[in-house]
Amino acid sequence: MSDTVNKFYLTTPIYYVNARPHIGHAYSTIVCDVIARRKRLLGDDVWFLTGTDEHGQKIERSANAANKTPQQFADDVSAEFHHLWQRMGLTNDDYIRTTEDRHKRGVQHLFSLLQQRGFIYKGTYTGQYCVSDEAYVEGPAGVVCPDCGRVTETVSEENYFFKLSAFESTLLKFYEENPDFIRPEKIRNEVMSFVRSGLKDLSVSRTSFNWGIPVPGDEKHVVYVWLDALANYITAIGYGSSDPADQAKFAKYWPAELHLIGKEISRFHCVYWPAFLLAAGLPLPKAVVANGWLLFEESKMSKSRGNVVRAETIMEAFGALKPELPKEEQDLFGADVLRYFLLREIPFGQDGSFSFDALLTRYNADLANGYGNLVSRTLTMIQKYCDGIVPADRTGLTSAHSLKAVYGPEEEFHTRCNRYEFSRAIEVLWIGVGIADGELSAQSPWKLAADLSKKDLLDKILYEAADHIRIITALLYPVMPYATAKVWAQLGLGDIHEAALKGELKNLEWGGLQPGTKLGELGPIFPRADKEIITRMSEIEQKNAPAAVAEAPAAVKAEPKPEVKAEAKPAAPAPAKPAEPAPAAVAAPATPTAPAPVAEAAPADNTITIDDFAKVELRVAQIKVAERIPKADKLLRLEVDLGYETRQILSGIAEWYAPEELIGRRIVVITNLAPRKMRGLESHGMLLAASDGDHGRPVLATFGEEIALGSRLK
Ligand code: ME8
Repeated sequence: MSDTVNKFYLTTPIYYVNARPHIGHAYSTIVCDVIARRKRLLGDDVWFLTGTDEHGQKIERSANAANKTPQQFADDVSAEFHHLWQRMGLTNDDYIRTTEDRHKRGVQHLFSLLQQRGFIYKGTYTGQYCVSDEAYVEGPAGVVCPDCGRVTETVSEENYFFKLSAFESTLLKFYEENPDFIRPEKIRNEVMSFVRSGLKDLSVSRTSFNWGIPVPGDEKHVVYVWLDALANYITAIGYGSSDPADQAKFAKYWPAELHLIGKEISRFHCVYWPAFLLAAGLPLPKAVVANGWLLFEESKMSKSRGNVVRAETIMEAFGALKPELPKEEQDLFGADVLRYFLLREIPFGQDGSFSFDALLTRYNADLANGYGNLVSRTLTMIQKYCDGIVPADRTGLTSAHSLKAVYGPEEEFHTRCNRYEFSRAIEVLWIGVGIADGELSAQSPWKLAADLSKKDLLDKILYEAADHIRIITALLYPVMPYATAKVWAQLGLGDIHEAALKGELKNLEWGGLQPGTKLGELGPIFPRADKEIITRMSEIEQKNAPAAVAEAPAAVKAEPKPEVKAEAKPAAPAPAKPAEPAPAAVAAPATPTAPAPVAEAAPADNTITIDDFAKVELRVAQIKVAERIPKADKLLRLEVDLGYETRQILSGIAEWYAPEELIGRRIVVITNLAPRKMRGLESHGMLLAASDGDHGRPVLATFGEEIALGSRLK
C-alpha cells in the first residue's frame, strides 16, 4: 500500500429535522464512519461531514403543528441528531446545519454566481409540487408524486429558474467517461435514462413560504431547498467565505471523494448537484454512492410509516449486557453491535430487512460464539499455560496447517471495502475466525499442555492464534471500534486508536505480535444474549413511541370485526398487552347526527351525553396515499392530510375499496384515537364509515360540498 498522503472528503446526506433519528439515518452515517476510520488508518487525510437540513415548507409545517417556531423546532431536532452521533462515538469532523450563517452566506454566494454566469433567470411557473419530497412533478393537477406516492399540490409562482436543460449532454458525457461516478450500477442506469429522457429548467426559488434562505437582492423569494441543501457539501468546508483559512480549507478538500446517500435521493445528487457545480465552474465530486433501504416489517423504515427503530434502543438493550461498564461505554458497545449487524447483514447497495430476531442471531453466532469465543479461549490459554506472556514460535515449522500458510485477509478485505462490499469484506475475516477456531480444536493445545516435551508446539499454536487475532482485530477496527479496542488491550497492545493514527493497523505482516508481550487484563468481550433481549427492545421502542392521546370513548369504537382483527398483530414479539382493538376500519353506527337536547336524567344504556360525544375528535381529511400491505389481504395503508399534518392510518377496507379509488377523497377521521401498531406499522386514527348490509360493507362517510381539511365535526 502506498504511503503518500491522500485527502478523502466524504459526506452523508444532511437529514431533515422533521423526523427524529432512526436506524435508517444511522445506517448511512455508520457506513461513512466506517469508511472514514478505515481511510484514516490507511493514512489518508480524512474530512467527514454530516449535519441537518432545516429549511423548507415541510419543516415550517411540522414546526407549526408542534407549536414551535421553525428555528426552535430545527434547533431541538438537530441537537437530537448531533447528540446521538456523539453517543454512538461517530467521528464526523464537522456538523453542518443549514440555518448556520456560514451556510446561508455560501448559498447566497452560489446563487449570485449562477445568476452572474447566466444560468439563473426569472420566469413564471405553474405546475405540480410534492411538498414532502420538495420536488416538482410532471403531470396534470392532482398527479401523484412518483417517488413517495403523495398527491401533489398545484403551485403558480414567479420564480427563478436554473438552466438545467443546458447540461443534458455534458452530464451524459460525464457519466460515460466516469463509470464509477454513480454506484451501484442500477442507480447509474436509472439516472442516465432520466437525463436521456430530457432535462427541463428547474425552478430554484419559492415565494409561497418564508422558511428558507432569501434570494440575494430579491428577498420575497427563498432559495429552493434542494439547492440550499446540496450546497452544504461546499459551504461546510468554507465555500463563499472571505476568510483565507476557509478558502484554504475549501481548496484543500473540494471536490469530495464521496457523497454517500440513500437511493431515493440519487436524482438530486447525480443530476442537479453536478449541474449546479458545472454552472458555478466548480469541479465535480468523485463518486455518489447509494445505500439501499433498511426495511422493517417489509416496508421502508420511515417516520411517515411509523415503523421506525431507534439506535438508542439497541444501545440500551445490548449495553445492559455489560453492567460493569459506565453508561457511555455501554452505549459504545451497543453501537458496535448495530454497526456490525448493519454492515454484515445487508449487502451494501441492496435493500435489507432489520429485525430484532436477526440482530440477536448475528450477535450470538458471529460475535459471542465466533470472534469473542476465539479471543477468549486463545488468551485464556496463554494466561494459563504461558503465564500471560505471548510465547515465541521456536519450532521453525511452516506446515500446511500453519495459519499463516492458509490465510491472508488484508488485501482482500481492503479490496472488498474499496468496492463497498462491506458484508463480503467482513465475511473474509470470519473465514479467518473459523480457520483459527478449527486449528485450535484440531491441535487441542490443552492436551499438549500436559506433556512438557510438547511445549514448543503448544507455544507455536498459541502464538499463531494470537497473532491471527491481532490481524483480524486490526482490520475489524473501523467496523467495531469499541470492541476491537478492548481486544487490542487484552492482547497487550495498548490503545488501538493510537495504533490506527500511527499507521500500525496497516501492512499487517504475520509475526507482528512481539513474543514476550504481556497480556492485558482479560474478561469476556461479547457476553451471550438470550431471547429476552428481543422483548426488551420491543418494550423500549414502545415506551418511546409517540405519547398516546385520549382513549376513544367506547360508543364510537370500531365494532371488532373478526376477519380484520386477525390481521392485527404486534410488530415484534411484544410483552403481553391488553387485547387490541380492530384496525381503524369501520366505525358503526354511521356518522353521528346533531346532538339531541341533553336530558337531566341519567342516560339510558345506549345513549351518550353531549359531553361524551364531545370527547371524540372528528375531522375532515383527504386521502393522499392508499396502498396494499404485503401479505395483509384486508388492510390498506393510508396517508391522510388533515390540513395541519399528515397521518398514517391502517384500515380494514381492502376487500371493499381499491386503493386507486380512494385517492383524493375527503373523509372523516377520528383523530384522538390512541395510536397502535399493526403489521409493524403505526395506525394513528380511524376512518368513519357506515356498515352496510348483512356483510357489513363499509361505506366511507364523505361530503357533498367543499370543505376545508381539518374542519371539526361537532
Ligand atoms: O432526504 N434505509 O433527508 P432525510 C436506509 N434532507 N437509509 C435511510 C432510511 C432507510 N429506511 N431512512 C433514511 C433528505 N435513510 C434530505 C437530504 S442531502 C443534501 C439532503 C437515510 O432526512 C438515507 O441516507 O429524508 C437517506 O437518503 C437519508 O437518510 C434521507 O434522510
